[in-house]
Amino acid sequence: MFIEKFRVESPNVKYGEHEIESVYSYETTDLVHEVRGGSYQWVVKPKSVQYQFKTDIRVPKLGVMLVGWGGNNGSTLTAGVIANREGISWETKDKIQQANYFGSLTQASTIRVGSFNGEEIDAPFKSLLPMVNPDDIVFGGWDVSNMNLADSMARAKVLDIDLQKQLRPYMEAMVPLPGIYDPDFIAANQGSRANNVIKGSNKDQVQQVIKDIREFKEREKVDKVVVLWTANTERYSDVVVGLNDTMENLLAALDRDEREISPSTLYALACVLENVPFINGSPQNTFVPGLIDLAIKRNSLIGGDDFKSGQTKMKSVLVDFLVGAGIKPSSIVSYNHLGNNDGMNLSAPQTFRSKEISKSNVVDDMVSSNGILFEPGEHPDHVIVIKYVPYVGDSKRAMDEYTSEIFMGGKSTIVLHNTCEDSLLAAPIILDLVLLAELSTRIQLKAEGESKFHSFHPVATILSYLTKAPLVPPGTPVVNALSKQRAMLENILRACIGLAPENNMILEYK
Ligand code: NAI
Ligand code: DG6
Repeated sequence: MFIEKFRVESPNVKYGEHEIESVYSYETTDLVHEVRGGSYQWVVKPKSVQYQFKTDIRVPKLGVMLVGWGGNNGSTLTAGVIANREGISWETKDKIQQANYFGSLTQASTIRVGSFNGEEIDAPFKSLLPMVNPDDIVFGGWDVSNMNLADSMARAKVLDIDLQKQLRPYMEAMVPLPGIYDPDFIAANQGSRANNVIKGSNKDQVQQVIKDIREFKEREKVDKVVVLWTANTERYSDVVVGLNDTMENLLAALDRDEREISPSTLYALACVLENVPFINGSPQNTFVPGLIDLAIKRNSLIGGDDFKSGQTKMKSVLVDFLVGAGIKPSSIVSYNHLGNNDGMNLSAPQTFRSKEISKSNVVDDMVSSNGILFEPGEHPDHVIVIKYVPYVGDSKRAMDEYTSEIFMGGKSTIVLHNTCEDSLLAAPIILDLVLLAELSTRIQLKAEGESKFHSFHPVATILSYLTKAPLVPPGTPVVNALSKQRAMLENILRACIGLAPENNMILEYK
């Protein structure tokens, strides 16, 4: 049964006018490596750590500034939110279609609340804690192309034409701000698009971005801003000692106008200096060590990298299933072709390489979790191919072949083929990223023994479910398996309202 909302009644939770306070026992383990009777043994010691959470329930008016606003993702997301806000419906060859937020974890998925009279009770994911309603988001942002959002939507060729016609009046006046352009970091084939650029040194450009954020906030009367990169994939920047390895070196390199600081790192720098959350939806190494260092010192949220939208999402389910079932995936071949501007940019070897890295590392945690199937250091053959085929436009084709070793030397081959508009997969993920990033800035926590509440670590691992290559604080394990990522996010939000993690034991019926 589905319910719209619920309230928790427990000595562990207190609903105040502005805050929800909760007390939560985190059941975990300490591992000890001991010598006993001359041999080494692992000893597992269960422990319980008490946490307190405090969530500010005042939902702000949120402004979202997209870098690459006029691209396929940026225009599709903006159009989708306006269509939802205005309750627009349109005629397709099949039916009258209503605007929706399908594909968004926060807006269109549910969580299990419990069971009642032998029936499971589920509620919207967004009912866990007060979140910004996406219909209320004010969009803005930058693009190195000065095309207005209505024309960008037409150029993207993603949405039905009857819908586009209805949206045009809302989007014509939306024009991206000039962006930071450096042709050295993206494919040469993007040059003809760049007619809207911020001039000056790196430092001038960072200052302009800060000014843009302040003016947007003022003009749109928003309480908070989140910035998200959905611009072209860049090549990796070189990580060099003395250039970008520490906060001090990165800031000094900015002063010297060093060429090896990428545009995405410049936007991220501006956001961290302004204490505005910055999320990277592309695969490049925007977050060089010096930038991570700065974000940690300034306690400014950063999250990324690379939206986990289709093929990789499936991979982080399927490989988790195979390895979890005791089946050994030995060859994974993933092939894409697409014909949008992203595909054209990725046809250059340097930008493709960024995507190849991000798509290749996604099974590492699952493989290393099973020492029965894989020797230490052993990996499946994992090949990534992306081809640019203009005719198919945004409708990406993803083909995957998984060959696994099964019982007694047998082989099992699974083949998947997906055809789907890439931007319709990415847009709801962008929405979730900004909504969850905003929410996480309203949560404070304190473990027993700590004297003060603090926010989550500025490197926002809570967003991992939505990214292909989750950015984690130095020394933190990377989790790629989709079900674990979702459980982490859901269980943290449950803890904020004093609910135990979903353990799926259903002991009541055993
Ligand atoms: P797109 O090429 O249509 O849009 C990118 C936009 O960024 C363009 O309008 C371009 O003019 C602008 N741009 C480039 N450099 C800029 C800069 N320095 N400052 C401001 N604007 C700049 O690409 P699309 O399809 O919207 O994808 C955007 C990004 O999202 C790509 O990097 C892609 O790899 C990534 N991505 C997309 C996924 C999807 O499912 N659509 C999934 C994962 C990642
Ligand atoms: C070609 O691979 C284009 C890319 O931008 C992808 O569309 C994007 O990385 C999505 O990848 P995935 O693996 O999450 O579907």
